[in-house]
Amino acid sequence: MLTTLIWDVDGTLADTERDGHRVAFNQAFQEAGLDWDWSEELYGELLQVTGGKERIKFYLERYRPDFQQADLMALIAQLHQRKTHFYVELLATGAIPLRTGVKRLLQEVRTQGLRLAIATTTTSENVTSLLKATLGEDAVDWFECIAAGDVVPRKKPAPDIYEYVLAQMGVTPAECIALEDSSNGLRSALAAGLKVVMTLNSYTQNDSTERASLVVDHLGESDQPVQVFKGDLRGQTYVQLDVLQKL
Ligand code: XBP
Ligand code: MG
Repeated sequence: MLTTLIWDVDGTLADTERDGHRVAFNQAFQEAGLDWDWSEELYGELLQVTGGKERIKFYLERYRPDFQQADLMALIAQLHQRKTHFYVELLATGAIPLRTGVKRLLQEVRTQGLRLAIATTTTSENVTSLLKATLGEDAVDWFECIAAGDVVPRKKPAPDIYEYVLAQMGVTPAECIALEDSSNGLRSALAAGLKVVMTLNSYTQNDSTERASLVVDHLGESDQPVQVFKGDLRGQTYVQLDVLQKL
């Protein structure tokens, strides 16, 4: 029996990457006097690396191999801290909405008494800021466990963050479903033994969906039907809880 929905954040709850994280990274680089500027296209490539600090390091290794810095990890940490500041500031303006159907499904899950959790690679304060900006101050309490960022040593696609949530909630993989947008997220959840529903977005539309139970373009609404890439909506036009219960 399905008891728990575990949500990814970036790309799943909201389309945060292109107009959110990417912009904030660039603001941090600019403030530090660095001429690094991540285009939308480049950022799509950098997204293969999860975690902002890890992503900056990967960028330097691949695109700025000659960049010299005595304490590189300290610089990356400092840049990332400023990036988080800019990102949170942006979220507070309400610039980034939830994806279609997210609020509706969250409400349906709450009404039916199922449990909610979050398993994300992003920084914890980004999650609480997004939830507050889009769902209100008390939305943080809707989630029994918000597992984020550096709380585990290995980020997605490793299973650590999902395993952490399962342990914190005291639930088995069989009673949970993960909602994800990317192949890194999918691999992470699968490796933890979970069933996965994927809502693809423009950055992840060509990602592998192998072994996902259901793959759609978004969760949909009664007046906004979803496109089903894989799986069965059982005659429904948008993703409702009873479809998830039968996966
Ligand atoms: C997405 C990520 C994060 C964000 C940036 O996480 O990989 O790194 O892109 O956030 P998920 P930080 O899809 O698991 O929510 O800079 O805070 O890492
Ligand atoms: Mg994601």
